[in-house]
Amino acid sequence: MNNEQAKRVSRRAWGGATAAWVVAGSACSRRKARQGAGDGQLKVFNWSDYIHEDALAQFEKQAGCSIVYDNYSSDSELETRLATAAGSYDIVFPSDRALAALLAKGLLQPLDRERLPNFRHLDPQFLAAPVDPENRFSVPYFWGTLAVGIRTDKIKLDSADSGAGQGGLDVLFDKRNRGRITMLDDMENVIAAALSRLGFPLNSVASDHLAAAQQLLIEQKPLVQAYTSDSYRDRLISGEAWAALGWSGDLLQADAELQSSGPSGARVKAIVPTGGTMLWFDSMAIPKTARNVELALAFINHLLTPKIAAMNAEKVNYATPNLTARTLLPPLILADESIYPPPETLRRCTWLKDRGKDIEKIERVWRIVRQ
Ligand code: N2P
Repeated sequence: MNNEQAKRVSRRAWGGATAAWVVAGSACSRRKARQGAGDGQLKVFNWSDYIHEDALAQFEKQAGCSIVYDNYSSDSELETRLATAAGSYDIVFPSDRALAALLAKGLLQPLDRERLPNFRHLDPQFLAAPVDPENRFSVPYFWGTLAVGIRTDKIKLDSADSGAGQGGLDVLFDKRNRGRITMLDDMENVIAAALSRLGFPLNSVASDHLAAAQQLLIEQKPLVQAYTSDSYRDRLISGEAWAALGWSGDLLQADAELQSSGPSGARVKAIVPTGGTMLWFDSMAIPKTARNVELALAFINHLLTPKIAAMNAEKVNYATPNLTARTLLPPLILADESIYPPPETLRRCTWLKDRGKDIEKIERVWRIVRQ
């Protein structure tokens, strides 16, 4: 991995089968031997700020290959890239929602479980999601919440939590924060947050609920500095943004960075909205068009190695589904409720449902809001 790649690494539901979900010899040479050819290059396509660089470097060394690492910032970007076969990737990290879409379009390939001995470390309660009941195509990577990050030196927390069941979300719609707010560039997350702010179910597609959410988001627009899914972490760190709708780990990464090198007293607090929020999980998967399947499987297995998975989790601040890795994490991380929400918080959370054809209603609201 070169410097530019390293920079990009750092820059940038199910109502399920089990209780927890409801409440809340190198691969290179093997490939060469089998197919007579292998370019020794693994193409990884992942969300930004979502891996420990050492996990990549260690794999390159161990497998004797080079990794080409690229980032995306939305599910739709991933879907479009895979559907148009623009760039062939060996491993991708779809969210639960994207996984359903990619499977429906036949864009992923089944995984050879024999090549994944470390699969056994996964917590069974994170397996067998309805979208892929036997985990034939997907291996859980991290899970987390949709949350609000607040620079507590810029916004007083009591004004952020004005009760009425909307605690945490109010700050994103408060005129005093004009020009200091970022929202994700992600229609389902943003519309879910608006629905939650209005006290409606996060997965609602009722016309009157969506009309009210649309109105709220149009009114909010002049307050929004940017719709972004990959730069809010850095904007919070620089102080350009004071409040962001984001994913839990990114917000905690901003806080960690501020604590280690920011101005004194500058912190980011990640708040899981009291009125309810969205839970999500991302998986590792291999696209049908992958060129280096053996290497991709070896890489998935590498990321499932408890030591690597723990190191990775500690860096990105998302919750790991790897049970053995959890035993290796510092107690402070395990006790952090912004990473591992307690059951009473999880009870208020919802998995994003597949809205089928009704997704067009969500797309329409988003088009109108963003135009
Ligand atoms: C990491 C983004 C987490 C992805 N920057 C949420 N699906």
